[in-house]
Amino acid sequence: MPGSSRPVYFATSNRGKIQEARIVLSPYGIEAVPFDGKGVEIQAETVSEVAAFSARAASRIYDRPLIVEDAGLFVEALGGFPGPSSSYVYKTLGIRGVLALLEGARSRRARFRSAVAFCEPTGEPRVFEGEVTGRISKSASGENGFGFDPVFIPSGGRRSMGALTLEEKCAISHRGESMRKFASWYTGPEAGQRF
Ligand code: ITT
Repeated sequence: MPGSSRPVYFATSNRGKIQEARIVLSPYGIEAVPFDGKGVEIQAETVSEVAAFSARAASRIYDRPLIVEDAGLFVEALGGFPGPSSSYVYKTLGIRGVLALLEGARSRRARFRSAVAFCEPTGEPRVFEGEVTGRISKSASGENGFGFDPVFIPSGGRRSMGALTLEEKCAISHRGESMRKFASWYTGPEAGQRF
């Protein structure tokens, strides 16, 4: 409904995440407001721990309720690498480096995981998780999305996530799932009593 959207600050430096959050959240009447204040990111084994820690810290530092999303690519043959370090590995090894690590690997199975953490300045974080399984292709394809999308082929499909439209990606992606879970809670009776 025009004029009745409920804003939520989204602390991230990643424009791709903002675009996808908008696609997923707008049907729920939620407007994702970009906010460059994610700040501290800890080293941890799960994206949920990373997102919860960042959301708790940022909500207190900036004195506002907000969401943080942490995501990562977990490659089976690499023991779950790069996992929560995906952002760093993308910037250093890049797609070519990850493809090189998989040369000769028997399995190319992989999954993306996402955790959206919501926190208020005086509260504790609530975390919503999402996952998509698939495989790593042998070469990159597609111009859409970001990060490892050009080499990730979701289960049951043939096209890489980079070859899907953002709407198609969000319908099946880890972020689509975690954001929809957050949106249901945020617009539901439990959260509604507080906002
Ligand atoms: P913020 O921390 O500022 O939100 P970021 O890009 O650093 O932005 P993450 O720490 O969550 O975000 O890192 C996730 C990395 O994992 C990201 O840089 C990509 O390389 C990869 N990744 C996560 N989700 C992805 C997706 O939907 N498609 C492709 N790659 C993705």
